[in-house]
Formats: sequence, C-alpha cells, structure tokens
Amino acid sequence: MAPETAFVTGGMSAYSGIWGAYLPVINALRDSIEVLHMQLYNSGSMYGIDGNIYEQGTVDFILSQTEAVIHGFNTAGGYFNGLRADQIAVGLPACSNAAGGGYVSPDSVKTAINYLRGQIPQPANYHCLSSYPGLRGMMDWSINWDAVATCGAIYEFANNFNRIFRSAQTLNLNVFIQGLYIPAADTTRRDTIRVYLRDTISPYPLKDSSKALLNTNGSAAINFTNAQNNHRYYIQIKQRNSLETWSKAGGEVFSASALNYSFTASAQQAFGNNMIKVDVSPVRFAVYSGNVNQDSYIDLADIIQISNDASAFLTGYVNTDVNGDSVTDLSDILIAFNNAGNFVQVLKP
Ligand SMILES: [Ca+2]
Ligand SMILES: [Ca+2]
Repeated sequence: MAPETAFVTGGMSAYSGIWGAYLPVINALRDSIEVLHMQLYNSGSMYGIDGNIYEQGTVDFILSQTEAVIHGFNTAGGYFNGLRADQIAVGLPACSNAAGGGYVSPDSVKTAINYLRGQIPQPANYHCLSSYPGLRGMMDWSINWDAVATCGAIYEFANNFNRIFRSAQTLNLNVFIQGLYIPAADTTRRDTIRVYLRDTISPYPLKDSSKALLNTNGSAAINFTNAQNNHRYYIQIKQRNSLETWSKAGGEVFSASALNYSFTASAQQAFGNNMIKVDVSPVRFAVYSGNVNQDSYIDLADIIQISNDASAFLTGYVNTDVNGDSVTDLSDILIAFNNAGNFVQVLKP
C-alpha cells in the first residue's frame, strides 16, 4: 500500500477531507497489510509525532514520517496505533527527476535508515523514541527512473538498497591457475576468475556468484550479497581456460560475514583432490589449465583449438592463451597436452 503522506501522517495536522483519510482503512487492514510504503515525495512538509514540522527531501523527514507510522500518533479523530516495523518501507524517488520533490541522496537515505534501525547515533534534528531493527525496506518511485543514466547513476536506488539492507559476505580466497603460475617468482599472472557459491545438498543449486581479479599472490577478496552466515556452501571456481574446480567435500561456512579459504597449500583443498602441483618450494597447488572450450574435460578438442590459434599466430586476450602471456603458441599447447594425457576432468559432488 503506497498512500500519500496527507492521507496518513497528514492526520496529525487535520482529520477531515484527505487529511488522515486512509487511517481507518489501514487500521482495519492492519493484519493484512504486508508493506506500507508511504510516499515521502510530492508531499511538502508534515508534522512529526514530536509536534515539529519537517520538510520532504531530508533525513529528518524520513525519520519523522517513518517513526510516526510505526509508533502511532494522535489525530482529532482518535489515536492511530502504528504498524509493525516489518510492515513499513521507506518510499522515495529513484532520482531527482522522478518526482516533483522529495529526492534524498543515497548517503542520506543510508544514514536515516541506519539510525531508524538503531545502528548509528542520532544524525539530524529528529530524535527517534525507539529503534526499529526490523524495518522492512525501501520503495522507489519509479523503478524505470532508476535505470535512467541521465538521472543519477544507473540503479543508484537499487544499489543503495543492497548496500543498506543486504550486507555483503566476504570470501578471502587464495587460488592459483596452473597456466598462469610462475614458479620462479612464486606469483601468478593476473586474470579474472568467477566464483560461485553452491548449496551442499544435491543438486547443489547456485546460491550466489561474483567475480574478481586475482592478485599476483593468488589472493582475492570477493563480496557476495546473497550468501548467509552459518550456511554451508561449496566454492566453485571458473576461469576462461581452466577446469572448473570445487572446494573440498562438506562445504564451507561464513561466520561474522567472512570466510577464509585457500586452494593453494594442498590438493585436498579441492573436491576429489583435483588440482596439480605447480611448485615444490613453497608447495603450491593450482587449478588445471587448458580447458579452452569450457566443457568438463581437457582433451583433444582443447588441444586442436589451441593448435589452430597457434598456427594463426594469435595474440592478445584470447581463450587459447593458456599461460596468459598474450601469445598463443607451443607452450600453451603443452599444458593442455599434458593434462589431456592424464585424462583430467571436472570432479564435483
Ligand atoms: Ca575441454
Ligand atoms: Ca601463451
């Protein structure tokens, strides 16, 4: 339900005509309303329950109007008991052109909502009587405006929602890719890897994904917005010409929004011990390279593709450049050839 302010908190200034007109409806439907997101735009100024008047487009307006519908307030027609915090979302314009007035910058929206949820000290004039950790979320007017490049950043509102309501889980990952590893320097050439979190229960559905550029020491800090604490996940690694590799049997757990996992120290860190030793001092294991066509095997099909590109003297960022030196040649063919000889294939739960 998305009423204008006048129909709801407007009941504090008068209780006739449009002023407070929806309050009896909201009251009667209070057990059925899933989300009430009042329009905190095209509103002008409104009373808060502290008796002061607040202007749209400010942190104070978000605070005063949101607390009013949760806490409840007096009207000339009687007292309106508020709704639960988890029934209330903050309704704002997606960008400045999306409404006649009431736009609030992403940082100010975050400040207001975090104060409402009891996470930060009072940031503006309005003092909340209580905190509301269960506050439901945000509503934007309108979703199409959020995608417009000329009005704020694209998806500014949606990204702000993610930032505020979906705190990221961080995977501190260490992994090497066979072809990219340089044993003499104990480092790796840098490349993009894709990381997938999968449920540990068959059929291992995908729960979240992200990508990162590996650092030269094989590390990457990767954020996931859908992953949960205290839930078990397999970590699945993909790279443009390597073999999909899964973390060891059983799955891994984020706690306190973090998970440290290293594939590098032993083959056992990969499901089915499916990695190759690429260095003896220090001992280092890596994901098999040479799966150019990204199927489940490193075999003749991959070798042929690399050979063809090598014959054409292909250079640059191409999938057949297995060792990442920007040239496709014999050294790339050899990596795939040796792995094909050992019948290397994907091992997963
Ligand atoms: Ca293949
Ligand atoms: Ca190469």
